[in-house]
Formats: sequence, C-alpha cells, structure tokens
Amino acid sequence: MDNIQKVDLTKVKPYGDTLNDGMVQLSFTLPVPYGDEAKEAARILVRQMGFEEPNVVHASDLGIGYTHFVVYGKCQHTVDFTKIEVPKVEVDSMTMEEVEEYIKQNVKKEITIVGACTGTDAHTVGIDAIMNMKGYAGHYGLERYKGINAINMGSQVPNEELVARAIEENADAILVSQVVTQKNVHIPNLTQLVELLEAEGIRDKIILCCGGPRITHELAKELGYDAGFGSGSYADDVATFIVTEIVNRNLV
Ligand code: B12
Repeated sequence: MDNIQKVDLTKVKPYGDTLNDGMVQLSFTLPVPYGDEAKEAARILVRQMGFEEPNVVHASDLGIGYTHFVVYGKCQHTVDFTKIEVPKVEVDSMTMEEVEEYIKQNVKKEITIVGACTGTDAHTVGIDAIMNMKGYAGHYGLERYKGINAINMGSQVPNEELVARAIEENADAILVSQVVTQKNVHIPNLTQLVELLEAEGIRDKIILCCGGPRITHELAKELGYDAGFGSGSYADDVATFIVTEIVNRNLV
C-alpha cells in the first residue's frame, strides 16, 4: 500500500528492482554469428534505442548466422497514466445464467450465432474458447447457453462461406476470430467480410464481432465491426454484448 501511494501516476516508468529504476528486459534476434562481436552489437543497438546501462545477460547461437539475446536496460521515458483512454466495449458482463434470463425476458426467441476463424488463419483455440460448450478458463462457451444456437464453423473458413452460412441460418450475429496478424493480413480479411455483408444487404441486420490477441475494440470499430474483443475475453463478454445489442438496436 505504501508503494502504491508513492507512485506518481503522471510519470510512470518501468519497475525492476526498485520503484522508478526504469528496468526493462528485451529479447530479440540479430542476423549475425554468435560471439563477442554479436553481444557488443546487441549492446550498442539497445543503447541506441535509448536504454541506459545495457547489459547482455543472455546470448544463444541459433545456428547459420543468427544469435538470440536477452538484454537489460534502463528506460528513461515516462508515461502519464492519468491521460490514458482506451475505447472498450461498454457493457458490464452478465454471467451465463443472467444472459439466459435476459434472453427469456427481453429477446424471447432463440439467438443464432455463427462463428469462424477466417481466411488462411488455422488457429482454432480462440474461437473454440468462446463457442465450444466446455468454454475456457472456467467460463462456459456459447454452445452451453440456453437460448443460443451457436454454430462454430472452425478455422480457415473463407468469408464467402461464413456469409452463406449466416444467411442460411438466418443468424443474428457473426463472430470472427483472427489470430495471425503478420503483415497485417487480418485487416483486408476483416474488411472483405464487412463488404460481403454490405453487398448482401444484411450488415445492419446482423451483429458483427471480431476477436483475437491483437484485436482491439477501437480497431474493430474502425473496420466496420460492432465490437472487438482481445486477449482475456470470455463467452460471457460477447454474449452480453450480443443480447443487449439485439435489444438496443430493436433487432428482435
Ligand atoms: C497454438 C498455436 C498454433 C497452432 C494452432 C493450433 C490450433 N488448432 O489452433 C499451430 C501449430 C497450427 C500454429 C500455426 C501457426 N502459427 Co501459431 N500459435 C499458437 C500459439 C502457441 C497459441 C495460440 C492459442 O491457442 N492461444 C490461446 C487462445 C485461447 O488465445 P487467443 O487465440 O488469443 O483467444 C482469446 C482472445 O484473443 C479472444 N478471441 C480470439 N478469437 C476470438 C473471436 C471472438 C469473436 C471473440 C469474441 C474473442 C476471441 O478470446 C480468446 C479467449 O480469451 C500462439 C502463441 C501464443 N502463445 O499465443 C502462436 C501464434 C499465434 N502463431 C503464430 C504463427 C506465426 C503461426 C504460423 C504462421 C507459423 C508458421 N510459420 O507456420 C502458423 C499459421 C498457420 C495458419 N495458417 O494459421 C504467431 C502469430 C504472430 C502474428 N503476429 O501474427 C504466434 C503469436 C506465435 C509467435 N509469437 O510468433 N500456431
């Protein structure tokens, strides 16, 4: 408690051993052969990044001319934590039972949700965490919810197939998972889905959510989605958003 009171939230900097020591641990790879020269190169580079007292604490030979490093350094910058604002999904998550009751009282019909991990992305764990009956980290998935018909199409699903299934099932909501973001591959993929829904004339009639470790609510909104869910999201969060949005937008 004492330490918390001493923190100046207008000038926050990294903490290692003692408050405000600025200590940061970096890890990276250089395309140079392992050796003393490689370690010195890493040290110089970290110094150029603005860290003081760079210390190469670990270097390992990755073979064929590559070396991996762990370097400690002291950050000189601070951030004003009191000025930070992050757009978030504005909803107080209900429990599964509360969502079920909300559906019974306010929606009064079964809600159909179609989900997939789309494009070339083969990561199924994220969408399964949200949709599969057993759920994730103690939070049951949408398949378990009474009043929700959850259809999980799996991974590597082309946007066209997802849209076709949503139309066939007369879906109320579509859930998209994007885990691979290398070279920003997720951006055109997520954008194309919005365009397809608009072309079909159903974008306004459907609740569209995306999620993944590098998805933010802000990015999702920019791309034309109703909400975006990042790491640490659970089925309760997205279920609450969908059921309340159905009622707020009079989609019942
Ligand atoms: C398991 C794994 C794999 C497995 C996937 C198996 C499977 N069936 O899913 C395999 C081995 C196949 C794989 C392959 C690849 N992978 Co991989 N993989 C991982 C790993 C280790 C874990 C991912 C995971 O399961 N996380 C657990 C889940 C629960 O977390 P999550 O996905 O974030 O989901 C949560 C939230 O994000 C959110 N969420 C996610 N989706 C959705 C959707 C909605 C609608 C909502 C509401 C919420 C939501 O809710 C979930 C629960 O909280 C990560 C590294 C890591 N530790 O994260 C790399 C990682 C994702 N993979 C990576 C890469 C690069 C690849 C490959 C390209 C590697 C290669 N060169 O071949 C291939 C790609 C294959 C392809 N075509 O997609 C990179 C991605 C880097 C980037 N920025 O894009 C990572 C980060 C590893 C790394 N550090 O480089 N991978």
